[in-house]
Amino acid sequence: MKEKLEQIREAARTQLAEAQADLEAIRIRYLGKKGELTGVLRGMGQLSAEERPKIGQLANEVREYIENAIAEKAEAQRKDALENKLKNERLDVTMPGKAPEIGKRHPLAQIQKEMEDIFVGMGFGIVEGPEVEYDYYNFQALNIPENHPARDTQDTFYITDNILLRSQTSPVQVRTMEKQKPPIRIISPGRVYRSDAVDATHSPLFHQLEGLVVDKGITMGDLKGTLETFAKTMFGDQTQIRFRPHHFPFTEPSAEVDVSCFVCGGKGCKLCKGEGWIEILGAGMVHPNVLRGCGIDPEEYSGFAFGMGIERVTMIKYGIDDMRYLYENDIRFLNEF
Ligand code: 2NL
Repeated sequence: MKEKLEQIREAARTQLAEAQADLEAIRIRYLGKKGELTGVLRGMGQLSAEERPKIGQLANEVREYIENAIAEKAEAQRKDALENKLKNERLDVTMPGKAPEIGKRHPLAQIQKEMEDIFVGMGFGIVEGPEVEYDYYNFQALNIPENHPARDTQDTFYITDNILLRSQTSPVQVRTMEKQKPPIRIISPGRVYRSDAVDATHSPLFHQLEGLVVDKGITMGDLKGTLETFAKTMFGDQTQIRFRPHHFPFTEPSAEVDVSCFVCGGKGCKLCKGEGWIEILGAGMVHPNVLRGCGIDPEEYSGFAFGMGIERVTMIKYGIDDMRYLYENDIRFLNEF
């Protein structure tokens, strides 16, 4: 029996030496009601009166040993677990942090802001207006009566016979002229619509910035000076501008305006397609019919107006050869600006 008890102690010791020892299983195996030690104690009746206290003492020692060993092991396992946890969950506060991704303006919005800043610097105010307009403000007030051929090139989306999506931001200027007496010096940036199929240079929705100045004695010279200042600020100090005769129903005379190519300086390159000049806008002196229609006497006042596409200026400035990039919102493209 003595040997049996020694064996039990030794077996328990070996089992408890294992790091992952299952303590509850070990306790049941040795100390449980049907455990090995309990079995030995039950057999003690067969022992002689002389042996019984000795074996009894040894059995108690073995039980105490196993109980203590289990308790110690439990404590060791708890410490191990905690140490592991601390090691695995360690936070190195000196590690560089993850920089938060900060958004920025869309390239179109950047250029629109740049354009606005240039004109605000020349004393222009910014005016916005509805994108859903009356036919009157989009066409008739701009000297484009029904059946005028300009309605074809500016074909837009109709909501009813006389309500449509504006094809230019001029309606904002017309509304301003109706409400406000000259002097008027405004720009109107915003979304405009045309019934165009999507390709590298067309989109049914694009952005325009128009300008209007009306006062006594405004001339073509004022228009040229204003646009030259704009072009030099936008594209660089060496930039020249060139007026080519054109026709718009709402201005007379009218011109298309080119800037000298800021890449080659006029020699001819890929950007200007060998021309040395790049068309950026249309402009002219406000047609007397338009002034009159807004209640401004063309005998007393004159004015100039211009309009340019924000997409076009953005594409020229950044060398973007396909307008669709500007609408796809591919983050790899947007991060270039
Ligand atoms: C273009 C360039 C232009 C205007 C817009 C305008 C506005 C009023 C009166 C007269 Cl209220 N003109 N805007 C003038 C010239 C050109 O836009 O290519 N448009 C089709």
